[in-house]
Amino acid sequence: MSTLRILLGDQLTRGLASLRDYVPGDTVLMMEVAEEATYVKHHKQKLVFILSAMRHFAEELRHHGFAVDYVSLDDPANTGSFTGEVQRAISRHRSARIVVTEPGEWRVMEMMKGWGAEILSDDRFFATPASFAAWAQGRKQLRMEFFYRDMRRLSGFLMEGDDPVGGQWNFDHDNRKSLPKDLTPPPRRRFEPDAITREVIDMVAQRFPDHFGDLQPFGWAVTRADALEALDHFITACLPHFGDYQDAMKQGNVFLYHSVISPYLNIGLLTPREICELAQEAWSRGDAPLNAVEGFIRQILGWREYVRGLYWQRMPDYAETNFLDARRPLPSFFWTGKTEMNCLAQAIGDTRRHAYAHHIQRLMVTGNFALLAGLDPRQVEEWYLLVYADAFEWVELPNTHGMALFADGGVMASKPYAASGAYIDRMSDYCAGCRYRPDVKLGPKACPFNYLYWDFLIRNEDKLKANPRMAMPYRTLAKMEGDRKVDISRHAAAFLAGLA
Ligand code: FAD
Ligand code: DLZ
Ligand code: SF4
Repeated sequence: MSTLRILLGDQLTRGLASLRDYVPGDTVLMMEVAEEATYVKHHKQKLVFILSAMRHFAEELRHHGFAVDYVSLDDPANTGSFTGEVQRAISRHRSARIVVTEPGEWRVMEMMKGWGAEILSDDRFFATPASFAAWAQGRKQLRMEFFYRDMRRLSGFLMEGDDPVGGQWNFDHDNRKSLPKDLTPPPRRRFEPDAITREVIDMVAQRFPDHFGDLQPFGWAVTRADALEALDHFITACLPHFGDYQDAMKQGNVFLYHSVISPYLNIGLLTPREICELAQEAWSRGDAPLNAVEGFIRQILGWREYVRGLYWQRMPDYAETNFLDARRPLPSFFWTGKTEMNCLAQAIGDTRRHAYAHHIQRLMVTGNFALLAGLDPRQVEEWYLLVYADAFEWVELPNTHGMALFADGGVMASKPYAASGAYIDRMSDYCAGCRYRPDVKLGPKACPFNYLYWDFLIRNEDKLKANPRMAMPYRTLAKMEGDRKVDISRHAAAFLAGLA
């Protein structure tokens, strides 16, 4: 009985559940479809990255003896959708059985239910949606930190018997340093496009010219071998400083000491377990300190698994909430980067050039602005889903909707990640090149984050004041004279009215 094994663009892993018991006579179906390329207008580099990685993976499978039926985007018979291509493949192959691994997005899971396929669990993750649901059952609050501790116990990473190594679960208090002027992070390994990638670059340039972002220079790895090389470079050259400068931002250097592996991890070229193992080994050899390795492993074993669990537990209703009733349209500078606020211009410029920005740029610059300005969660979420090479809804949505925008009312974050210009000034060198000043609170020179921050608290007082973690800023607000509050609101209203 032959089997049709369907493989999606973020399932490029040799050990994937649906490839595991492949036998000669079976067929692996891979399909490039217009619907996936256009349901949001993905960054051009993201399109090249995924489509080129798919083509390379198909080659690798063939090389290892798999029969691959690969439908390319420019195949004239291509119907343009997953469901259309699955139907066509069923009539081509007349397989008795169809197998697929569960997808990363609720939208695709809904389609998949109509394919008549066996849907296998995606065991590349440490936790399953069911094990997360069991953990969440009966808990009033779903705090990542407690989930993470359970994941440490279950996986055994950085454990000494029942205790965390170093006597602490979390070393974040060591991890909030700004970057010293005399420290230069090592340059990143880039990968020259080969013939397959160059062909995809031409196709994307021709078919998707109006999509966001710069197409060239393209330097992402598109094979597992190159992704492993990028990971090795991170572990040896960057991991030792990862913890210290995780929250730092620097004009002209988007990568700093970050791993820049999320695109590889999210499409399956690397697996979370092997990455955590390599990081733990670096610590065991004494090549990287515990605050760096624990901080790094927490991102993957903790945050990444936690957001996936939350996504599958709460969808589809999760995406519908708008706790702060934010309705302002996304300003056009999110697309062009043209704004006098230098931190935003830099973060958006980095995003256009690289299809990447690091976590603090996403959370505390663009995310913080979207939160304080009351931007519509749906429009902000669409932006995050299309601009980053690593963006898939299961990981993008909780981070944007829950962490950055507090649109879920505190399911994910215990308080909004709202900050004034002082935070950005402390963690970056952006303010020195800005027309505004972070130490000025009101007036034409004032950093807009300063009055937007207080205006946000004033506007949302009825929703946020009772939150014990917001007690301090609301005490400060209560001490402000009435006139000052009016001035703040006036400045904020004028600024927001000027957004186009
Ligand atoms: P590093 O800083 O080196 O961290 C190592 C790894 O940990 C990452 O590769 C990633 O796999 C994981 N990780 C770190 N933080 C998170 C997190 N909060 N959630 C899940 N995994 C995490 N990450 C995505 O992979 N895809 C997204 O679409 C995405 N959208 C985001 C949107 C917003 C508004 C915010 C605030 C964060 C978002 N993140 C997303 C999380 C995080 O910013 C990225 O994973 C990280 O910046 C990727 O860069 P890196 O590989 O250099 O990460
Ligand atoms: C993101 C993406 C794009 C742009 N194109 C394809 C494609 O042509 N074929 C494919 O199988 N997958 C693609 N993907 C990734 C899918 O969108 C992803 O697999 C689903 O969103 C499920 O996570
Ligand atoms: Fe951003 Fe304000 Fe600093 Fe300008 S002054 S870079 S707007 S934080």
